[in-house]
Amino acid sequence: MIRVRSVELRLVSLPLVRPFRTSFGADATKEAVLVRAETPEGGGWGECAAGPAPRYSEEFNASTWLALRDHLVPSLLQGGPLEPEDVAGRLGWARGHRMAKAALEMAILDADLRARGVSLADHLGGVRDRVPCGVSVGIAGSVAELVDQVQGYLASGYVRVKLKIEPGFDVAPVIEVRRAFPDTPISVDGNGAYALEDGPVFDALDEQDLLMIEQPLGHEDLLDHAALQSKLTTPICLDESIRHAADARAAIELGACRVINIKAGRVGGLLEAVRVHDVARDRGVPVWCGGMLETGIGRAANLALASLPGFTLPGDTSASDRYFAEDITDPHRLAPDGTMAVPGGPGIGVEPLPDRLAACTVEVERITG
Ligand code: OSB
Ligand code: MG
Repeated sequence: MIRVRSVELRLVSLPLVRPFRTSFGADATKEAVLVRAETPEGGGWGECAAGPAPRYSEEFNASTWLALRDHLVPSLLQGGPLEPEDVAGRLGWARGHRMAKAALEMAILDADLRARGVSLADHLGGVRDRVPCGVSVGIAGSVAELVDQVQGYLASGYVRVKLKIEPGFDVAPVIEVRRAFPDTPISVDGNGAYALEDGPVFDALDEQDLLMIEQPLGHEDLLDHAALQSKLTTPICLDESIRHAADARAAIELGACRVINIKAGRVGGLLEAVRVHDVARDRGVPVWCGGMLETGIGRAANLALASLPGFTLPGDTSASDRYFAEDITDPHRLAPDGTMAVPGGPGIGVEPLPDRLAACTVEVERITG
Protein backbone atom coordinates (compact mmCIF):
# COMPACT_ATOMS: atom_id res chain seq x y z
CA MET A 1 0.00 0.00 0.00
CA ILE A 2 1.15 3.53 -0.75
CA ARG A 3 0.65 6.55 1.45
CA VAL A 4 0.84 9.69 -0.63
CA ARG A 5 1.96 12.45 1.73
CA SER A 6 2.10 15.36 -0.65
CA VAL A 7 2.04 16.20 -4.32
CA GLU A 8 3.98 18.91 -6.09
CA LEU A 9 2.74 20.42 -9.35
CA ARG A 10 5.31 22.04 -11.61
CA LEU A 11 4.81 23.90 -14.87
CA VAL A 12 7.82 23.57 -17.16
CA SER A 13 8.54 25.31 -20.46
CA LEU A 14 11.08 24.09 -23.04
CA PRO A 15 11.76 25.56 -26.49
CA LEU A 16 11.08 23.11 -29.35
CA VAL A 17 13.86 22.68 -31.93
CA ARG A 18 11.33 23.70 -34.58
CA PRO A 19 7.74 24.89 -34.22
CA PHE A 20 5.28 22.01 -34.44
CA ARG A 21 2.33 22.83 -36.68
CA THR A 22 -0.85 20.76 -36.98
CA SER A 23 -4.34 21.53 -38.25
CA PHE A 24 -4.93 23.01 -34.75
CA GLY A 25 -2.15 25.62 -34.97
CA ALA A 26 1.58 25.93 -34.22
CA ASP A 27 3.54 25.54 -30.97
CA ALA A 28 7.09 26.87 -30.59
CA THR A 29 7.54 25.76 -26.98
CA LYS A 30 6.50 22.73 -25.02
CA GLU A 31 4.73 23.61 -21.79
CA ALA A 32 3.79 20.76 -19.50
CA VAL A 33 2.62 20.13 -15.96
CA LEU A 34 4.83 17.66 -14.10
CA VAL A 35 3.51 15.87 -11.02
CA ARG A 36 5.74 14.70 -8.18
CA ALA A 37 4.13 12.37 -5.62
CA GLU A 38 5.91 11.98 -2.26
CA THR A 39 5.53 8.85 -0.13
CA PRO A 40 7.46 7.64 2.95
CA GLU A 41 9.26 5.16 0.64
CA GLY A 42 10.31 7.84 -1.88
CA GLY A 43 8.78 9.81 -4.70
CA GLY A 44 7.60 9.38 -8.26
CA TRP A 45 7.18 11.50 -11.39
CA GLY A 46 4.28 11.98 -13.73
CA GLU A 47 3.85 14.19 -16.79
CA CYS A 48 0.55 15.59 -17.98
CA ALA A 49 -0.16 15.31 -21.72
CA ALA A 50 -2.15 18.55 -21.93
CA GLY A 51 -0.94 21.58 -23.89
CA PRO A 52 -1.39 25.31 -23.34
CA ALA A 53 -4.82 25.53 -25.04
CA PRO A 54 -7.88 23.23 -25.30
CA ARG A 55 -7.36 22.31 -28.96
CA TYR A 56 -6.47 18.63 -29.07
CA SER A 57 -8.69 17.93 -26.05
CA GLU A 58 -10.88 19.85 -23.60
CA GLU A 59 -7.98 19.90 -21.15
CA PHE A 60 -5.18 22.46 -21.04
CA ASN A 61 -2.35 23.12 -18.63
CA ALA A 62 -4.20 25.58 -16.42
CA SER A 63 -7.29 23.34 -16.27
CA THR A 64 -5.22 20.31 -15.28
CA TRP A 65 -3.49 22.38 -12.58
CA LEU A 66 -6.84 23.39 -11.03
CA ALA A 67 -8.33 19.90 -11.38
CA LEU A 68 -5.29 18.38 -9.67
CA ARG A 69 -4.85 21.06 -6.99
CA ASP A 70 -8.46 21.54 -5.94
CA HIS A 71 -10.04 18.15 -6.58
CA LEU A 72 -7.96 15.16 -7.63
CA VAL A 73 -4.97 15.46 -5.30
CA PRO A 74 -7.04 16.40 -2.19
CA SER A 75 -9.35 13.43 -2.73
CA LEU A 76 -6.37 11.06 -2.96
CA LEU A 77 -4.61 12.57 0.07
CA GLN A 78 -7.81 12.25 2.11
CA GLY A 79 -8.66 8.75 0.93
CA GLY A 80 -5.94 6.84 2.83
CA PRO A 81 -3.42 4.24 1.59
CA LEU A 82 -3.97 2.80 -1.85
CA GLU A 83 -2.46 0.72 -4.66
CA PRO A 84 -1.67 2.33 -8.03
CA GLU A 85 -4.47 0.17 -9.48
CA ASP A 86 -6.93 2.00 -7.20
CA VAL A 87 -6.08 5.52 -8.36
CA ALA A 88 -8.48 5.62 -11.32
CA GLY A 89 -11.31 4.25 -9.18
CA ARG A 90 -10.63 6.71 -6.35
CA LEU A 91 -10.76 9.57 -8.87
CA GLY A 92 -13.78 8.15 -10.70
CA TRP A 93 -16.16 10.53 -8.93
CA ALA A 94 -14.64 13.41 -10.92
CA ARG A 95 -15.90 13.39 -14.47
CA GLY A 96 -13.44 13.78 -17.34
CA HIS A 97 -10.04 15.39 -16.70
CA ARG A 98 -8.38 12.26 -18.02
CA MET A 99 -5.00 13.86 -18.71
CA ALA A 100 -4.83 15.27 -15.17
CA LYS A 101 -5.81 11.88 -13.72
CA ALA A 102 -3.27 10.08 -15.91
CA ALA A 103 -0.43 12.32 -14.69
CA LEU A 104 -1.29 11.66 -11.05
CA GLU A 105 -1.60 7.91 -11.64
CA MET A 106 1.77 7.92 -13.42
CA ALA A 107 3.48 9.65 -10.47
CA ILE A 108 2.01 7.17 -7.99
CA LEU A 109 2.86 4.17 -10.18
CA ASP A 110 6.42 5.48 -10.54
CA ALA A 111 6.77 5.96 -6.76
CA ASP A 112 5.44 2.47 -6.02
CA LEU A 113 7.50 0.69 -8.71
CA ARG A 114 10.70 2.52 -7.70
CA ALA A 115 10.18 1.49 -4.08
CA ARG A 116 9.69 -2.12 -5.23
CA GLY A 117 12.52 -2.09 -7.81
CA VAL A 118 10.22 -2.99 -10.73
CA SER A 119 10.34 -1.30 -14.14
CA LEU A 120 7.16 0.22 -15.57
CA ALA A 121 7.57 -1.87 -18.74
CA ASP A 122 7.70 -5.10 -16.72
CA HIS A 123 4.77 -4.02 -14.58
CA LEU A 124 2.59 -3.23 -17.61
CA GLY A 125 3.47 -6.49 -19.40
CA GLY A 126 6.13 -5.32 -21.82
CA VAL A 127 7.82 -7.95 -23.96
CA ARG A 128 10.63 -5.98 -25.70
CA ASP A 129 13.58 -3.93 -24.52
CA ARG A 130 13.79 -1.86 -27.72
CA VAL A 131 10.95 -0.47 -29.83
CA PRO A 132 10.90 0.67 -33.49
CA CYS A 133 10.22 4.38 -33.79
CA GLY A 134 8.45 6.68 -36.17
CA VAL A 135 8.34 10.46 -36.28
CA SER A 136 5.45 12.88 -36.57
CA VAL A 137 6.28 15.70 -38.99
CA GLY A 138 4.45 19.01 -38.65
CA ILE A 139 2.92 20.99 -41.49
CA ALA A 140 5.82 22.73 -43.24
CA GLY A 141 6.07 26.10 -44.95
CA SER A 142 6.35 24.42 -48.36
CA VAL A 143 6.36 20.97 -49.91
CA ALA A 144 10.11 21.23 -50.59
CA GLU A 145 10.75 22.05 -46.93
CA LEU A 146 8.65 19.04 -45.91
CA VAL A 147 10.56 16.67 -48.21
CA ASP A 148 13.79 18.04 -46.72
CA GLN A 149 12.66 17.46 -43.16
CA VAL A 150 11.49 13.92 -43.97
CA GLN A 151 14.85 13.23 -45.62
CA GLY A 152 16.62 14.31 -42.42
CA TYR A 153 14.46 12.11 -40.18
CA LEU A 154 14.91 9.08 -42.44
CA ALA A 155 18.67 9.65 -42.44
CA SER A 156 18.67 9.46 -38.63
CA GLY A 157 16.89 6.11 -38.79
CA TYR A 158 13.15 6.62 -38.19
CA VAL A 159 11.28 3.69 -39.70
CA ARG A 160 7.97 5.48 -40.39
CA VAL A 161 6.98 9.07 -41.03
CA LYS A 162 3.63 10.57 -40.17
CA LEU A 163 2.73 13.72 -42.05
CA LYS A 164 0.39 16.24 -40.46
CA ILE A 165 -2.20 17.36 -42.99
CA GLU A 166 -4.92 20.01 -43.16
CA PRO A 167 -7.26 21.16 -45.93
CA GLY A 168 -4.98 22.88 -48.46
CA PHE A 169 -1.87 20.95 -47.36
CA ASP A 170 -2.67 17.32 -47.99
CA VAL A 171 -2.74 15.54 -51.36
CA ALA A 172 0.09 17.49 -53.04
CA PRO A 173 2.63 17.17 -50.20
CA VAL A 174 1.75 13.50 -49.69
CA ILE A 175 2.25 12.76 -53.41
CA GLU A 176 5.64 14.52 -53.33
CA VAL A 177 6.87 12.74 -50.19
CA ARG A 178 5.67 9.40 -51.57
CA ARG A 179 7.48 10.10 -54.85
CA ALA A 180 10.70 11.03 -53.04
CA PHE A 181 10.56 7.99 -50.70
CA PRO A 182 8.76 5.20 -52.57
CA ASP A 183 9.49 2.48 -50.00
CA THR A 184 9.02 4.38 -46.74
CA PRO A 185 6.03 3.57 -44.53
CA ILE A 186 4.07 6.85 -44.52
CA SER A 187 0.93 7.79 -42.62
CA VAL A 188 -1.03 11.04 -42.37
CA ASP A 189 -2.83 12.71 -39.46
CA GLY A 190 -5.70 15.15 -40.04
CA ASN A 191 -6.44 15.85 -36.37
CA GLY A 192 -10.14 15.96 -37.15
CA ALA A 193 -9.93 18.73 -39.75
CA TYR A 194 -11.95 16.96 -42.47
CA ALA A 195 -15.56 16.01 -43.15
CA LEU A 196 -17.19 13.14 -45.07
CA GLU A 197 -17.77 15.63 -47.90
CA ASP A 198 -13.99 15.73 -48.50
CA GLY A 199 -14.32 12.48 -50.47
CA PRO A 200 -11.97 13.54 -53.32
CA VAL A 201 -9.14 14.22 -50.84
CA PHE A 202 -9.55 10.76 -49.29
CA ASP A 203 -9.78 9.07 -52.71
CA ALA A 204 -6.48 10.71 -53.70
CA LEU A 205 -4.79 9.80 -50.39
CA ASP A 206 -6.10 6.24 -50.77
CA GLU A 207 -3.90 5.87 -53.87
CA GLN A 208 -0.65 6.79 -52.09
CA ASP A 209 -0.07 3.42 -50.40
CA LEU A 210 -0.33 4.91 -46.89
CA LEU A 211 0.04 2.84 -43.74
CA MET A 212 -3.01 4.62 -42.29
CA ILE A 213 -5.01 7.84 -42.19
CA GLU A 214 -5.17 9.06 -38.59
CA GLN A 215 -8.23 10.85 -37.18
CA PRO A 216 -9.45 12.37 -40.45
CA LEU A 217 -12.89 13.37 -39.11
CA GLY A 218 -14.23 15.01 -35.95
CA HIS A 219 -13.43 13.52 -32.58
CA GLU A 220 -17.10 12.72 -31.93
CA ASP A 221 -17.85 11.22 -35.36
CA LEU A 222 -17.54 7.44 -34.95
CA LEU A 223 -20.36 6.76 -37.41
CA ASP A 224 -18.85 9.03 -40.07
CA HIS A 225 -15.49 7.30 -39.60
CA ALA A 226 -17.25 3.96 -40.16
CA ALA A 227 -18.83 5.30 -43.35
CA LEU A 228 -15.47 6.61 -44.56
CA GLN A 229 -13.59 3.42 -43.66
CA SER A 230 -16.06 1.36 -45.70
CA LYS A 231 -15.06 3.38 -48.79
CA LEU A 232 -11.28 3.27 -48.28
CA THR A 233 -8.62 0.61 -48.72
CA THR A 234 -6.24 2.50 -46.40
CA PRO A 235 -6.87 1.71 -42.71
CA ILE A 236 -8.27 4.54 -40.57
CA CYS A 237 -6.52 4.99 -37.23
CA LEU A 238 -8.37 6.75 -34.42
CA ASP A 239 -6.62 9.03 -31.93
CA GLU A 240 -8.83 11.80 -30.43
CA SER A 241 -11.99 9.66 -30.70
CA ILE A 242 -10.73 6.96 -28.31
CA ARG A 243 -11.09 8.15 -24.69
CA HIS A 244 -11.20 4.77 -22.93
CA ALA A 245 -11.48 1.03 -23.54
CA ALA A 246 -15.25 1.26 -24.12
CA ASP A 247 -14.69 3.71 -26.98
CA ALA A 248 -12.15 1.31 -28.48
CA ARG A 249 -14.70 -1.49 -28.36
CA ALA A 250 -17.39 0.70 -29.95
CA ALA A 251 -15.07 2.00 -32.67
CA ILE A 252 -13.85 -1.46 -33.64
CA GLU A 253 -17.33 -2.99 -33.61
CA LEU A 254 -18.73 -0.14 -35.71
CA GLY A 255 -15.92 -0.51 -38.23
CA ALA A 256 -14.81 3.08 -37.57
CA CYS A 257 -11.11 2.16 -37.54
CA ARG A 258 -8.67 -0.68 -38.22
CA VAL A 259 -5.83 0.75 -36.10
CA ILE A 260 -5.72 2.60 -32.77
CA ASN A 261 -3.23 5.21 -31.56
CA ILE A 262 -2.89 4.81 -27.77
CA LYS A 263 -1.89 7.74 -25.56
CA ALA A 264 -2.07 7.14 -21.83
CA GLY A 265 -3.00 10.77 -21.14
CA ARG A 266 -5.91 10.75 -23.58
CA VAL A 267 -7.45 7.61 -22.01
CA GLY A 268 -7.02 8.60 -18.34
CA GLY A 269 -3.89 6.67 -17.45
CA LEU A 270 -1.37 3.96 -18.20
CA LEU A 271 -3.57 1.22 -16.76
CA GLU A 272 -6.53 2.20 -18.95
CA ALA A 273 -4.09 2.36 -21.88
CA VAL A 274 -3.29 -1.30 -21.24
CA ARG A 275 -7.04 -2.05 -21.29
CA VAL A 276 -7.38 -0.28 -24.66
CA HIS A 277 -4.44 -2.39 -25.87
CA ASP A 278 -6.18 -5.55 -24.62
CA VAL A 279 -9.50 -4.70 -26.30
CA ALA A 280 -7.71 -4.12 -29.60
CA ARG A 281 -5.52 -7.18 -29.29
CA ASP A 282 -8.49 -9.46 -28.54
CA ARG A 283 -10.07 -8.22 -31.77
CA GLY A 284 -6.94 -8.42 -33.93
CA VAL A 285 -6.57 -4.64 -34.23
CA PRO A 286 -2.97 -3.33 -34.21
CA VAL A 287 -2.10 -0.41 -31.93
CA TRP A 288 0.84 1.96 -31.64
CA CYS A 289 1.97 4.48 -29.07
CA GLY A 290 1.18 8.09 -29.84
CA GLY A 291 2.92 11.08 -28.35
CA MET A 292 2.18 14.58 -27.10
CA LEU A 293 5.66 16.07 -27.55
CA GLU A 294 6.47 14.83 -24.05
CA THR A 295 9.64 15.66 -22.17
CA GLY A 296 11.93 12.79 -21.22
CA ILE A 297 9.63 11.96 -18.29
CA GLY A 298 6.47 11.27 -20.28
CA ARG A 299 8.54 9.81 -23.12
CA ALA A 300 9.95 7.15 -20.76
CA ALA A 301 6.42 6.01 -19.92
CA ASN A 302 5.48 6.00 -23.62
CA LEU A 303 8.43 3.73 -24.40
CA ALA A 304 7.36 1.35 -21.61
CA LEU A 305 3.82 1.23 -22.99
CA ALA A 306 5.12 0.66 -26.53
CA SER A 307 6.89 -2.49 -25.34
CA LEU A 308 3.58 -4.37 -24.90
CA PRO A 309 2.90 -7.17 -27.41
CA GLY A 310 -0.03 -5.54 -29.24
CA PHE A 311 2.05 -2.47 -30.19
CA THR A 312 2.93 -3.94 -33.56
CA LEU A 313 3.31 -0.65 -35.47
CA PRO A 314 6.07 1.94 -34.91
CA GLY A 315 4.99 4.72 -32.54
CA ASP A 316 5.46 8.47 -32.34
CA THR A 317 8.05 7.63 -29.68
CA SER A 318 10.75 9.85 -31.12
CA ALA A 319 14.11 10.72 -29.60
CA SER A 320 14.67 13.70 -27.29
CA ASP A 321 16.59 15.59 -30.00
CA ARG A 322 13.56 15.53 -32.33
CA TYR A 323 11.89 17.90 -29.83
CA PHE A 324 14.47 19.64 -27.65
CA ALA A 325 18.04 20.88 -27.83
CA GLU A 326 18.24 19.78 -24.20
CA ASP A 327 15.67 17.49 -22.58
CA ILE A 328 15.01 17.60 -18.84
CA THR A 329 16.24 14.01 -18.41
CA ASP A 330 19.23 12.27 -19.94
CA PRO A 331 18.26 12.14 -23.62
CA HIS A 332 16.31 9.23 -25.10
CA ARG A 333 18.32 8.37 -28.19
CA LEU A 334 17.44 6.80 -31.52
CA ALA A 335 19.76 4.00 -32.67
CA PRO A 336 20.73 3.94 -36.38
CA ASP A 337 18.38 0.96 -36.84
CA GLY A 338 15.44 3.18 -35.88
CA THR A 339 14.82 1.69 -32.44
CA MET A 340 14.92 3.22 -28.97
CA ALA A 341 15.63 1.55 -25.66
CA VAL A 342 12.76 0.90 -23.26
CA PRO A 343 14.00 2.17 -19.88
CA GLY A 344 14.83 -0.84 -17.71
CA GLY A 345 15.41 0.81 -14.33
CA PRO A 346 12.83 0.93 -11.52
CA GLY A 347 9.64 2.87 -12.22
CA ILE A 348 9.74 4.97 -15.38
CA GLY A 349 13.53 4.51 -15.27
CA VAL A 350 14.51 8.16 -15.68
CA GLU A 351 14.60 11.25 -13.48
CA PRO A 352 14.78 14.94 -14.29
CA LEU A 353 18.29 16.40 -14.06
CA PRO A 354 18.11 18.95 -11.19
CA ASP A 355 19.80 21.77 -13.14
CA ARG A 356 17.65 21.25 -16.20
CA LEU A 357 14.49 21.03 -14.13
CA ALA A 358 15.32 24.28 -12.35
CA ALA A 359 16.08 26.02 -15.64
CA CYS A 360 12.74 25.00 -17.20
CA THR A 361 10.47 25.57 -14.20
CA VAL A 362 7.90 28.36 -14.47
CA GLU A 363 5.81 27.65 -11.38
CA VAL A 364 5.63 25.17 -8.48
CA GLU A 365 2.84 24.45 -6.02
CA ARG A 366 2.83 21.88 -3.24
CA ILE A 367 -0.34 20.24 -1.97
CA THR A 368 -0.31 18.52 1.41
CA GLY A 369 -3.06 16.56 3.13
O1 OSB B 1 -2.30 14.03 -33.09
O2 OSB B 1 -0.78 12.68 -32.59
C1 OSB B 1 -1.24 13.82 -32.56
C2 OSB B 1 1.31 16.13 -30.87
C3 OSB B 1 0.46 16.92 -30.11
C4 OSB B 1 -0.90 16.73 -30.19
C5 OSB B 1 -1.43 15.73 -31.03
C6 OSB B 1 -0.59 14.93 -31.78
C7 OSB B 1 0.80 15.16 -31.72
C8 OSB B 1 1.76 14.43 -32.55
C9 OSB B 1 3.20 14.43 -32.09
O3 OSB B 1 1.50 13.92 -33.59
C10 OSB B 1 3.63 13.13 -31.53
C11 OSB B 1 4.96 13.22 -30.83
O4 OSB B 1 5.98 13.21 -31.53
O5 OSB B 1 4.99 13.30 -29.59
MG1 MG C 1 -3.01 12.20 -33.87
